[in-house]
Amino acid sequence: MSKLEALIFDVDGTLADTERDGHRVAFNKAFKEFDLDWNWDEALYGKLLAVTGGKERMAFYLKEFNTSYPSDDNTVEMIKELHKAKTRHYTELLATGEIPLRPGVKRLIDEAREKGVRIAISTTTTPENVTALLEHALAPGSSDWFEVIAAGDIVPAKKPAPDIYNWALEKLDLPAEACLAFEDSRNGILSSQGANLKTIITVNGYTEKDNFDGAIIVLDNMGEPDKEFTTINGNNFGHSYINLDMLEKLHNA
Ligand code: XBP
Ligand code: MG
Repeated sequence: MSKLEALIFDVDGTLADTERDGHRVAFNKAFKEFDLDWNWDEALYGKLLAVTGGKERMAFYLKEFNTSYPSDDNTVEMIKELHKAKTRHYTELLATGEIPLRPGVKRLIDEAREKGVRIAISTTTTPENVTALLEHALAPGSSDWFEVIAAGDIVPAKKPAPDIYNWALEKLDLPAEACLAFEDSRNGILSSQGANLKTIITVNGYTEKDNFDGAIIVLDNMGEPDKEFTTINGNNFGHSYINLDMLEKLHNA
């Protein structure tokens, strides 16, 4: 039984509910900026979330949903420019403080730091987005709290591939058995499990119906002492909000 050494957090949907009112809004602002009549409403965006990575998601949209758009050799370049604009809109939106952390996230991160449990990030999103979320929603300078921020294009294959988690484990120089992963989606748990990580799921509006087979526990959120979580599946060991004691029990179960 190895000691719990590190917590590895997904970002979008896990640390904060960023997709519907964050990324989606930023994509639509970028489309408008480029005078494109593309508009991703909440329902369509839910379908587009099947593909991780903003650039990949736009390519998926053209291939599967907007087939009338005249894609050509310049489309790849246009998607890159669109994504830069989207990232600018997204980070500006985060700077307004409109996207808060989900329940229990700051409390758990603070406890881990107090007790010397290492923390890291493993996400498909762009690194600037991670920094902006942490600086504006967690605390100024909090990007430095995370020993590893594995994000975006640093690996060839995005989630559901395990690459981003394996990259984080390599940088942490830890075996998967010494860590726990926190995710929110099917693509996310396929990635973390692909890296042999025990995974805790907190669902959100877009992912609550996903298949989370293999998760060690599925919750509606991480909970707070005065606002307990709902256990959707798994053993919470009598806890009503996630803390390190509960995580140690899950880790050794
Ligand atoms: C979620 C994603 C990201 C965001 C958009 O990442 O799939 O692609 O939706 O961000 P995770 P970018 O759940 O792994 O945090 O446009 O920067 O890709
Ligand atoms: Mg996620």
